[in-house]
Parts: sequence; structure tokens; C-alpha cells
Amino acid sequence: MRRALASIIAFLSSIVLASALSAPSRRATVCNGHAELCSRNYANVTVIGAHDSFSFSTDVLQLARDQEVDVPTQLSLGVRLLQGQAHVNELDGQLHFCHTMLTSRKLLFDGGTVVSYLQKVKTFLDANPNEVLTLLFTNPEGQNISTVWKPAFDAAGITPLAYVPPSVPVKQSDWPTLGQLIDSGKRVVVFLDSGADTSQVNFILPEFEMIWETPFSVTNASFPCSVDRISGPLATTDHSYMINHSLNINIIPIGSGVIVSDPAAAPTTNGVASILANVNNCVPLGANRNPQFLLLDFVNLGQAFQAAAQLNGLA
Ligand SMILES: *[C@@H]1O[C@H](CO)[C@@H](O)[C@H](O)[C@H]1NC(C)=O
Ligand SMILES: *[C@@H]1O[C@H](CO)[C@@H](O)[C@H](O)[C@H]1NC(C)=O
Ligand SMILES: *[C@@H]1O[C@H](CO)[C@@H](O)[C@H](O)[C@H]1NC(C)=O
Ligand SMILES: CC(=O)N[C@H]1CO[C@H](CO)[C@@H](O)[C@@H]1O
Repeated sequence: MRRALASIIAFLSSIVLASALSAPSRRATVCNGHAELCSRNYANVTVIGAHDSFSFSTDVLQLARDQEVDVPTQLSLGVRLLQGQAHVNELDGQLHFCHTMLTSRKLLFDGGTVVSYLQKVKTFLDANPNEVLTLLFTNPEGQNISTVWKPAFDAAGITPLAYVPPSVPVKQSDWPTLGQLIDSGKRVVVFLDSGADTSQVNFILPEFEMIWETPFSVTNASFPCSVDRISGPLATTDHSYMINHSLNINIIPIGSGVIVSDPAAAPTTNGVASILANVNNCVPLGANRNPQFLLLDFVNLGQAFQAAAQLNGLA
């Protein structure tokens, strides 16, 4: 009896010991859908971004839309960068995703509050623990990052998931791997195009100090490449980069005009050939590396995810 008890105790303690020893092996084995990506530097993976992710509509008469499917659907398709620009709405005093004619030559579209948008993003992150996501927001009004932007991330529960680099700017080669970001639980990388100051809010990173962009509002289907926006002390080659691969048409060609994204062209624009041609135009400017981000309209049309897989050597 006593011997039986002793062997039961020995057996139980071996289980406890085994599980204690196996605890550190809780390492992600699949990252953003692929085992091969776990050991890749965050900035060395090409991902599809949804331009104006908030401005989705299936209504063809809604000229101000840039997407057809909602943010959860964009994410389920494989989008891993969400872009949007935000303004404080005069009616409710809240930060809303929207675009306005005044700041971007685009028609008005109210995408709801930033908090409600980020709550949907949080739902996705909770359900998909092995995914690294980039949020790239535009702050045309220069809204305060401590008093306006950060509270939105706090309210949605994103702040604890946001990656805080040891110092800023981070060189392209110095980012952690996707596996490291996932294992540390800090798997959301947040950039703001203007107004970021990491001495005030440590996880809202200044975009152009680390990422350069090609021109936006492109109306030339050949997508000539140039370094359009960049800043900070790092060399161009130490930045990663984003191509704005969306094609617009000018519907009011007077003055600077009013452009709308062209859904009829999207299947071609988002096809492998058009994307790879744009990438090839840019690679010589990007230290012979592929772009980290391909920012697209109408992400559900075309074969963008196939193009990204090819660029990542996965297809
Ligand atoms: C990742 O690194 C490989 C090898 O240097 C390179 O061919 C590829 O273009 C890089 N991709 C990005 C997005 O940096
Ligand atoms: C944002 O608000 C904080 C707190 O009121 C203030 O200390 C900071 O200077 C403001 N930042 C800017 C850029 O105005
Ligand atoms: C479009 O881009 C191509 C490739 O750079 C260039 O040759 C052409 O002149 C551009 N067209 C216009 C109308 O700017
Ligand atoms: C017209 C338009 O929406 N342009 C956007 C292109 O994407 C960049 C992303 O950083 C935005 O800053 C621009 O506003």
C-alpha cells in the first residue's frame, strides 16, 4: 500500500517536472501561417496592406470607398498591415477613421471611431495568437499622441500587445524575428506618419524614420518608383519600404482634382504581373530587397497574396 502510494507520488512528480521542463519550449512553430517565417526578421517579410482599410463598401456608387470587404474579412484574407487616416469628429469629439476632400483629395468617408475599429482588430489578435500585425495610421491633423491616440489603443486592449523597440529608429536589419515577436506577446507594430514621439508614447513609432514610401495617389498604371517620403537619421538602405500599389482615376480633373480608387482596374492592378513589375521598379532603390509592405486598394480582388508568397519565397 505504502509502496503503491510512493510510486503514485513519484509518477505525479515526474509529470510536474516534465511539464516544468517543457514550459520554455512554448515557442511559435508557425508564424503568420508559415513555419519558414518564424526565423525571419520582421522587416524581411513582405506583407499585404489594406489602404484605407476602414473605407469599405460593396456599394459601387460609393466612390469614396477603397475596399470592398470589412476589416475582419481583410484580416482573414491575409492582410497583415492595416492603414487608415483619422480625424477628430466635430459632432462627438472622438477620433474617427475617415478621409476628407480637404486633406487628401478624396471624398468624405466616415469609418467610425478608432476605438471600435481597434476592438475588431483585438478580436482578431485574440483568436490568432501566432500572427504579427502592423498598424500604420495617418495623423493629418497632428492630433496629440498622449491624449488622443494612446487612449484609443488602451481602450481597445491593444497597448499590452504593442512592440516597444529598445531604441528608435530601428534599422531594417535590427528588427526581431516574427517568432520573437510572437513569443514575447508583443506582436503588434504601430506606426504613425506624423506626430509620433517615443519619449511620450513608447509604442507609437515614427513611420518615415524606418519606412520609406513610393508616391501615393498614383494615376500611372506603370507605377514608376521613387523614394517619395522618408525622414530621420537612417540611410535609405537601412529603412524598409512600402509601395503604394493602388491605381486612381481623376474624376474632377480641374486644379489638383479629385481622385477615386478605380475598382474596375483592381483585378489587373492587384494581379501578380502588375505587383511584381512595381516591385522590380523599386528593388534597386531598396538595397536590392523586396518591399516589406504592398499597400493595396480592394484587397479581395486580384492575386496579391500569391504575389506576396512568391516574394517571400514560399510559392
Ligand atoms: C529578405 O531577404 C532576402 C535575402 O536577402 C531578400 O532576397 C528579400 O528581398 C528580403 N525581403 C524583404 C522584404 O526585405
Ligand atoms: C500632448 O499632450 C501632452 C499632455 O497634455 C503634452 O504634455 C504634450 O506636450 C502634447 N504634445 C504635443 C505635441 O502637443
Ligand atoms: C508612366 O510611367 C512610365 C514608367 O516610368 C513612364 O515612362 C511614363 O512616362 C509615365 N506616364 C505618364 C503619363 O506620366
Ligand atoms: C490618397 C491616400 O490615401 N494616400 C495615402 C497613401 O498611403 C499613405 C500611407 O502612409 C498615406 O499617408 C496617404 O495618405
